[in-house]
Parts: sequence; structure tokens; C-alpha cells
Amino acid sequence: MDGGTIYALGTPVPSRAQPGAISVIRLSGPRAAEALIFLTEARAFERGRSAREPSLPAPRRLTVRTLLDPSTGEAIDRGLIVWFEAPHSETGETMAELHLHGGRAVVGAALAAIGKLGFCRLAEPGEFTRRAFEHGKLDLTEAEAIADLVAAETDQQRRQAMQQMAGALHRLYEDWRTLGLRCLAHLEAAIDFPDEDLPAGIADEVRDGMARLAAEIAAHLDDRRGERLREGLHIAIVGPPNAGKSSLLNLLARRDMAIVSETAGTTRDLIEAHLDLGGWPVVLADTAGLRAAADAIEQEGVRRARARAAQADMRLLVLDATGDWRAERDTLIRTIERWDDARDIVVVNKTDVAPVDDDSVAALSALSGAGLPQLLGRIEAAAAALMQEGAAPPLTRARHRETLGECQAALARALAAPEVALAAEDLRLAMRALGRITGTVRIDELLDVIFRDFCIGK
Ligand SMILES: Nc1nc2c(ncn2[C@@H]2O[C@H](COP(=O)(O)OP(=O)(O)O)[C@@H](O)[C@H]2O)c(=O)[nH]1
Ligand SMILES: [Mg+2]
Repeated sequence: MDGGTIYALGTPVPSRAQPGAISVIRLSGPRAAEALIFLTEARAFERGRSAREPSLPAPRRLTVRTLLDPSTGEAIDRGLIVWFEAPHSETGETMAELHLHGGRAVVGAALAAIGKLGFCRLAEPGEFTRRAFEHGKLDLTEAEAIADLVAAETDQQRRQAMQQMAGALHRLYEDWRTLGLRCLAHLEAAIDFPDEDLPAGIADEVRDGMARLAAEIAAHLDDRRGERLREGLHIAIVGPPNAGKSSLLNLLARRDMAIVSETAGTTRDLIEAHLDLGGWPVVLADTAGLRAAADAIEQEGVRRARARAAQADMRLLVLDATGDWRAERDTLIRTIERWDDARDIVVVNKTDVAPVDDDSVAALSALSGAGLPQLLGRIEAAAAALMQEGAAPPLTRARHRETLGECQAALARALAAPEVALAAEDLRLAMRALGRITGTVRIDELLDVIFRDFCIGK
């Protein structure tokens, strides 16, 4: 990583099967202006024209230009160019965007032409966003939100990423840091002037401030909405063998993923499907039938089924309408950890054979699809209730959770510290942890990890 001029294709690589209407190449860095001149002005390269006498397009306006091969002067494509002056660009540096026709040869020749200049290099993954961070355009939570926005597959994921990109988490964490730093300033004053005891009013204020911080962080850590939304809401399908669990998964996933069979105990491992149910990302898991298993492998399957049901955010208990499903329901529910009548759903399947009229359950025929819209409605309502919007923006990443955990531990030590100096030291550590989340306290290895997950050109 250096401060040089970087370039990359910002749109997907056009293939023979899928060329694009347009492709966008981005350039950023101190020599972007020079590059643009060499690429758009005939023979500029030979004349050795410098960027000091520019004929750059007006900044922030789309301008039609012919893109030239700087070594031969041959026209590569005609397209739209946008020029950005520093610091009024996404990266905060001088930047150019070339909107070209999205053909393989066009994009290949354009990238090669920039390479031929000899003073630009291909960007690393996430390098544009990283430069934006380095130039104070965004903090780390906002940069991570850009990655989330690009990765968002459902509408609710997109909303969450947008909220975070707009600075919701940045503001929350910065407010906490401001509060913590004010407490720290009081504690440090008490250390610097040891003869004067901390006035009682201020001592209370510091303690209250730290306690409030600890409580707010604890509530934030308790809130799993954000991670559920990023990673998917985990729903486990459980029930006795042959009830139609695998058939339900197939129906919901609209393809044959799980093995459906008349032989009881066919599904021994977990099978997952990733679905978008009404905008909620869902990871649906089919599990082995709950029964006293015949062999060791099936036993393991049953054990995993129970574990998965316990870990899931929501459970669907599938029962066979042709049997005594009420008795089975009552027995099984007692054995399923964390079963919650208000959230988890009993699905009575095979109603094509034995009709069921009972509003407390979702009647279904996985065979015909009858009852599916009602079941989907129930799942969506339960998901919406689980994800119910709170006032505070939710925590979204394991990285934030881990670092907030450190912050919380340090705060607890500070609150319990027998001396002001010790309290101040722990509070300082807590504030450093908060600063690492937003990037106010920068750690280069951490930045490498975060931006590595981006795509090239972002
Ligand atoms: N009549 C009828 N048969 C079904 C229905 N759903 C599943 N089955 C049948 O029940 C058997 C067991 O289904 P499967 O999905 O493998 O059940 P699992 O063991 O719970 O996963 C298969 O023969 C399915 O074709 C349904 O709604 N109606
Ligand atoms: Mg099955």
C-alpha cells in the first residue's frame, strides 16, 4: 500500500456471455489528472505534456471524450468521463471515472492503456474505500457498511447497511466516546491535583457517566438484530420422521435440496437453504427426525437436530396430520429447548389427506402447496417481531461485538477500581477499544483485515 495513483474496473468484468452496456474504470491518486490527459489528448505522451497545463474536463460533470492508447494514439472507445478535484471526491484524492462501453476488448484495452502510462498501478481490494477512510471521508463502521450494502441480498439487509453507511453506528460509538472521555478528563484532573479531593458532585457525575455507558453497551450487546440481519435469521425445521420436514424445505426453497423419502430417518445431517422471505434473509435448516434413533449415525443426526433447534432464532415444528398430532405436539414441545409458543410455529402437514381446522397451528399440504401463503405470512410476522425496530441502531459485526466486549470489561474494572488512578487507566483502555471500532484509534493490521474483504474497485 502506497500513496500512488491506482486504477481498477469498478463494474463486473464483462464476459463473452455477459458484456455490459457500460463499464466504469476508476482512477485515484496524485497523478490521476496527468493520466487523464495522456489518455484523452492525442500525442500528449510524445510531447511530454505535463499535467500543469491541463485540458481537464470541468470537475463533476460528465464530458464526452475519446479514450486513446497513449503509446500509439489509437482510439480505444468513446465514452463519458467525470473528473473530481481533491478533496471533493469519494477517496478525497483527485479522481477520474471513465464510463466506457462494457465489452471485453474495450475494457481490456482501456486497462492496458492505463498500465502503459507507467505511473499507475492496479488497486488492491477495498483500496478506494480505504483511501476514503485515510482521508477522513468515513469511519470504519461506514466503510464496513459499504461492503454490506454491496453484499446485501434482501431489502432489509440493504436498509440496515444504508442506515449504518449514513453514520448511525458512527454517531452512537462517538457519543459513547465523548461521554467516556469527559469522565476520563475529570479523573485525570483528580490525579493531577491529588491534594484536592474530587468534589463530591463530580465524583457522582463520573460514576453515573461510566455506569450509564456500561448499561448502554450491555443493552447494545444484547441486541442480536443486526447480526441476524447480516447473517440471516436461523430457522430450524424440526419434527418426527416422515412428517414432511424435507418436503417443506423443498417447497420453501422451490427446488429439491433435501432428500424426500418414505423411509423414516433419511435426513441424517443438516441441510440448509438460504431464502429471502419477505425481505428477511433466512437460513432454513432441515434436520433429522426426532425419534429414538436406530443407528449411531442417525443418533448423531438427532443430536444435531436438537442442537440446531436450540440455537435457531425460530423453530418450525412439522407434524403429520394423519397421526395424533396434538399428542405428538405436546410431547415434542417439551423436549425442544427454547420453544416459545408466541414465536415458534407448529405446522401440521399432509392436510390433503387429513384436513385440519385449528387456528393455533399452520395447516399445510407440502404436496399441493395448500396453506403455504398462510405459513409464509406467519413466518414473516414472527421474523418482523424478532427484528422489531428499536430506537438504537443495532450491532452488526462480530468485530464490533468483540471490541465492545473488551470495552465493557474495562469499564467494569474502572467502576470497581479502588483508586482513581486505576479507574482512569481502565477507562482509558475502554475508550481505546471504542476508538478501534470507528478507526479513531488506528491499527494497521486491523485495517488490512477489514479492507481485504472488499472487492477490487471498491
Ligand atoms: N400426502 C402427503 N404426503 C406428503 C406431504 N408432505 C410429505 N409427504 C410425504 O411424506 C413422506 C415423508 O416426507 P419427507 O419430506 O421426507 O419427511 P421428513 O422425514 O419429515 O423429512 C414422503 O413420502 C412425502 O412424499 C403432504 O403434504 N401430503
Ligand atoms: Mg427429511
